[in-house]
Amino acid sequence: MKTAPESCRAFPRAPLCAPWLRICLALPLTIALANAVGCARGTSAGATASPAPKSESAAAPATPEAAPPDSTPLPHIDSKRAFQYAREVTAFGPRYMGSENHKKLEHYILDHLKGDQVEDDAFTADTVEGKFPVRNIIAKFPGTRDGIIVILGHYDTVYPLRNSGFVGANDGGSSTAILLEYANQLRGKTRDGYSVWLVWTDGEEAVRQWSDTDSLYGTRHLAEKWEKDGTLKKIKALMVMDMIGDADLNIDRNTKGAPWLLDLIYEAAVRGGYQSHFYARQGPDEDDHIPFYTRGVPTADLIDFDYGYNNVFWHSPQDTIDKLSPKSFEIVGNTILETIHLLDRR
Ligand code: 1BN
Ligand code: ZN
Repeated sequence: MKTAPESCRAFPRAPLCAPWLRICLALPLTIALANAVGCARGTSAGATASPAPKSESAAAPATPEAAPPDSTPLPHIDSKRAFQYAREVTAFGPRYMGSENHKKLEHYILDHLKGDQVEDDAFTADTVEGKFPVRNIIAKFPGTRDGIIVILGHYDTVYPLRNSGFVGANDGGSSTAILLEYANQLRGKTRDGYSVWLVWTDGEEAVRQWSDTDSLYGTRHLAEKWEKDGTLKKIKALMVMDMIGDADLNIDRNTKGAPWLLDLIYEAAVRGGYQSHFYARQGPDEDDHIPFYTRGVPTADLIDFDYGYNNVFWHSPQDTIDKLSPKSFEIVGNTILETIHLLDRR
């Protein structure tokens, strides 16, 4: 079969890719030009600096031509609504484990999930600061394919900063908000793909000093539970949202993540024209994905750990809503919805 040059095959399904443009696409400016003329959907093979998926069982098709035409429009979240959620969540004030505001936020989340299939993973955490009720909230959106895609993010704020004025607009607020918007996008639609489970995790933050035993209370419990009941084996991909609202958005690439999943997220970002916001730096290893990563689940942690100059807004009273932007919710939100689409088609 006659094949186009690699750089042209990067956009096999683009409606505006006329023959002359295919020649142009062989130039190094491939991505920028394609995005400018609306050639956004299509595989990004050869278009990313990241290596292609290698040794995974669910490998990409042998050639891009093997995939059936993909005419689905690129997904779009309502980024203004997501931002508004972040504003409302932040307005509760500090939401550390055991606080009244934490309970109010639980009810706020549950109110937004009325009519959805919701499950609780509730338990008591025994910590160096005493016992705390912990509650992971899980919303399930069933699909036709066997397997689960999990998206999670924490809603608690930092206990040791409870009297400092810390309200966690980005750290806790943005993750809560984007998950609520994902629920809006998934609700009431037949999922022709994997089931998607959204998890608002609790007790991500340390109560005194971050360590293996003082952190990730909710996800350590959930990973253990899902290991015992067999859920872990069904998870095709698990993606963590953390600090994704920074107006100056730079999503880090994890060292402790599945390379093929990180690459797929990058491919989704390229399709939306958002790639300049991804993977300029490597991110921190500590986050809610770790209890799943260590158990062999393919994970990715979407975190921007460069929040203000030298990350100065992180865990500081400066972490307020004015540092966030709806555009960042759009970038991450659309990229992850597109990643789900790519996962469904693998
Ligand atoms: C992210 C936001 N994290 C806590 N709040 C996880 C983390 C902990 C990241 C320690 C880096 C260091
Ligand atoms: Zn934090």
